[in-house]
Amino acid sequence: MASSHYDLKARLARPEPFLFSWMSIPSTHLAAQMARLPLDGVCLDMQHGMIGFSDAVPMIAAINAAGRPAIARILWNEPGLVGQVLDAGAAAVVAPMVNSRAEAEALVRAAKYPPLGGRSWGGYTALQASGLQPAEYLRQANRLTQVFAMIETVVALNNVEAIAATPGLDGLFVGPSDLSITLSNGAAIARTGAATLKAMERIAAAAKANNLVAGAFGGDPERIGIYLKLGYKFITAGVDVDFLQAGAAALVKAVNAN
Ligand code: 3PY
Ligand code: MG
Repeated sequence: MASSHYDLKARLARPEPFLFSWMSIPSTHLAAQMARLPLDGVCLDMQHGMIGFSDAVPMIAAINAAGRPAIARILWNEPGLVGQVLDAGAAAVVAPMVNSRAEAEALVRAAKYPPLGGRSWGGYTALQASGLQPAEYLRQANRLTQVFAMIETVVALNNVEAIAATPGLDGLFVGPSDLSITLSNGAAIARTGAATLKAMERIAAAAKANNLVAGAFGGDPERIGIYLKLGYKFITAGVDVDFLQAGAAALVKAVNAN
């Protein structure tokens, strides 16, 4: 059977921005709704969201069924967690707090089959979702599963050129909250502060020099615009709870204006 799997790598090779929603609420029903918003994909936040692995499995299936790529921001850069979400059918894994070349290499080892890495075989759900026979899935999996290292500390920033040069890595993903917190030694969350944007320029340059996708957590139109101008392409559009909050606030404002 031909592959029905969404080809995120090919989509990210195109010049248009890739804007995706970010889910913190564990709900398959909501995942199906989010996958039908006019956005390019859905990310499950398994670090700070309330989504565990058994919540994520049917959510990933619902997103795939809607023809959108499922992205998983995992709890930590731990090899078992990387393999689990890819085996469940996620098209991309985003690993938090990758601070060194060695940590980036460990991430790639967990996510990619040989010769790029050492991913363990057993992606039954991913295999079924791909519509491929096992031998063909093995041949294609390394391009069907995109791997992003989060750059979100001063340590990671200082190592970003070495991290970006890790063979098999597909992209860098900036966490501007944590990055600005560490840049200011805990003084502020400054997602568009001067120091943060300067750091983000360096991170985008490292991504570009290694042909990696530059990604960042955006979350509102102003930040998205600023990050796009810095060369970022794979950007969080907004979070489920923020969409609800903004929708309700806009409604109350409109009613009160009458
Ligand atoms: C950050 O901004 O630190 C993130 O991890 C995005 O959620
Ligand atoms: Mg973070």
